[in-house]
Amino acid sequence: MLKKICDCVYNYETDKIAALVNEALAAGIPAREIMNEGLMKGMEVVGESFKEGDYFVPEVLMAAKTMGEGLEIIKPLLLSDSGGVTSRGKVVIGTVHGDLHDIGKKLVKMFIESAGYEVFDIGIDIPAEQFVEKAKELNADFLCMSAMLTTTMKEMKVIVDLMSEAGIKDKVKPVIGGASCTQKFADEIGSFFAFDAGSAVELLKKLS
Ligand code: B1M
Repeated sequence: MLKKICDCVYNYETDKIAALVNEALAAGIPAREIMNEGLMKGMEVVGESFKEGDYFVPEVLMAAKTMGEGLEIIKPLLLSDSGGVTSRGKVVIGTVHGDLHDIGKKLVKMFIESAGYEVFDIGIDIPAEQFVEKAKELNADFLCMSAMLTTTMKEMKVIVDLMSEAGIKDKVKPVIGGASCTQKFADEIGSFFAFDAGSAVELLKKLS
């Protein structure tokens, strides 16, 4: 079943994804497993074909759309963690300058919002100054940065340095994540690191 979902994303069969996800749910497969082992697995294989030059941007975008439609169905089941808390804190989230990837960032946003945080998504390709300005303006508790490219990770250091210069780093905690980020890199630039959406929630709760 999960393999079928994975293949459906890979083959960008948008019209079939809803039926497959519903079938998996009816078979008792947990929503999180459908997300990790079906939908996201499919995008992983898409990434490999993209890298090999077998897939181009249109195929990748259609596969992402298929994944998104599958996610919409399981979203209510994934979002059950707020525990009735109104706001655990304010979070600014965005994708760094030069980077247009936002599917993972949206997933992280969805998870932390559902855990009871107020999340302000400032978008993609966001300059360092804008991250810092928004965090100051909102008196945020966390500044979350997403980067998927090895070439755009360096922007995260620019943002963290700018936070120090602006004197907000003691109050606003920087958190980085995205496919190319590591704990080692986070340590080097003086930031926190979360591997995926679930661990981002755990990290924020631990630091709140
Ligand atoms: Co791009 N791309 N892409 N791409 N793309 C990758 C990232 C790549 C690994 C593909 C590959 O070559 N195998 C590669 C990066 C290589 C590298 O730098 N090491 C790559 C490349 C090279 C590029 C271009 C340069 C290609 C080109 O034009 N030559 C170009 C760059 C454009 C730019 O940004 N300036 C490009 C473009 C695109 C599209 C526009 C076509 C599209 C993005 C559409 C969109 O986002 N709206 C796209 C996509 C879809 C991908 C892949 C295939 C899938 C990414 C994705 O959405 N995954 C990706 C390959 C891959 O990752 N396997 C690839 C699903 C998503 C749910 O997972 O994003 O990993 P992910 O998010 C996870 C975690 O990373 C983490 O949690 C999320 C959920 O658990 N996370 C955080 C993310 N942000 C976080 C923040 C946190 C914490 C955790 O705290 C703040």
